[in-house]
Amino acid sequence: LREIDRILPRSGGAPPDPAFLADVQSGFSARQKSVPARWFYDHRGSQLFEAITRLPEYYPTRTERSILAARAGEIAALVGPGRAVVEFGSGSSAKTPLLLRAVAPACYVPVDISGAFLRESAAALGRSFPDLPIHPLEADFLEPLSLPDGVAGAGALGFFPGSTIGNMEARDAVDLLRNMAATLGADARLVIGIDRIKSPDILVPAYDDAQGVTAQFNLNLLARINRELAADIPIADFRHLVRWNDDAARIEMHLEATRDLAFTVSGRRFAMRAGETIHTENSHKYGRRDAALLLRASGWTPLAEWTDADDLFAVILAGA
Ligand code: AVJ
Repeated sequence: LREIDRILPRSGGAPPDPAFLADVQSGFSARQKSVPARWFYDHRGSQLFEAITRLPEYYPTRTERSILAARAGEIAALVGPGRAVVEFGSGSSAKTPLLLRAVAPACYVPVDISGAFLRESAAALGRSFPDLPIHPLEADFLEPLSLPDGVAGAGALGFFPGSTIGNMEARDAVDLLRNMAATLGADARLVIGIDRIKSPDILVPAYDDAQGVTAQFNLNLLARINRELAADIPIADFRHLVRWNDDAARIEMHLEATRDLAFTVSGRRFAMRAGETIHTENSHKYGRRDAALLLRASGWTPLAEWTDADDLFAVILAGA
């Protein structure tokens, strides 16, 4: 072995994703270590997230789905037929059929950074909707998008379910919502799912489940870093930590070092004290007025809002 091959072993021979490496090395260099939540979703991470959505404690997915199932007809009546539907971060497209069946769209554009996942779910959806033109777009929806050729941008209907917006700080959420309005064109509509502020007695278990699936999801990030970025993080010396940050109205996930430790990532050395954490995710929650203010600040007008009986989760229709 050449010296460089001993220092930088690469599993599978694939070179590290430079954006991933840059995010991890700069995130680990800050006083409060952090990694952006988007890096959770390798193949295993996507599988674990799907398992999370089925947990008894994780109310958002099933609550949003039941709201959409009950209200799709109302949404369709307000939105009208013939728009292109653009789904941001489509993932497995699990909630999409509820919307597509009701709104009679001109075409469907699922947007996701995971190309493999995107093609799989677009193909599955095509089998359920054989007459619907589907144009998958492999892209990071955080960046301004140009819609594929043949998709009329004007007046498109954006679909952003799952409270994915909650991952973002307010200023980034505003940037994203503004970009979406630009992508969707004049007279656009947006159906967005936003998780509500509620008791930490409900919020914390949703991110710290009894079966430990969310802990595995969080810890899988370290396994991904080790595998893809030539790192040697001692995963067994970290534990899953969840806290409700009331001032910021958000759930935080961290990985806490349970002893003093050190490791390298592509040749760079990092040390952590016992009790020190890597901040891996924020999940911001919004009251009714907070959500309306966020949309208005981003150039959208809230047109209608639907929740479940316990006000756990909101689906909002907005117009640009
Ligand atoms: C996909 C960002 C909406 O914040 O609830 C679930 C991700 N993380 N459990 C959320 C997540 C841990 C999820 N979002």
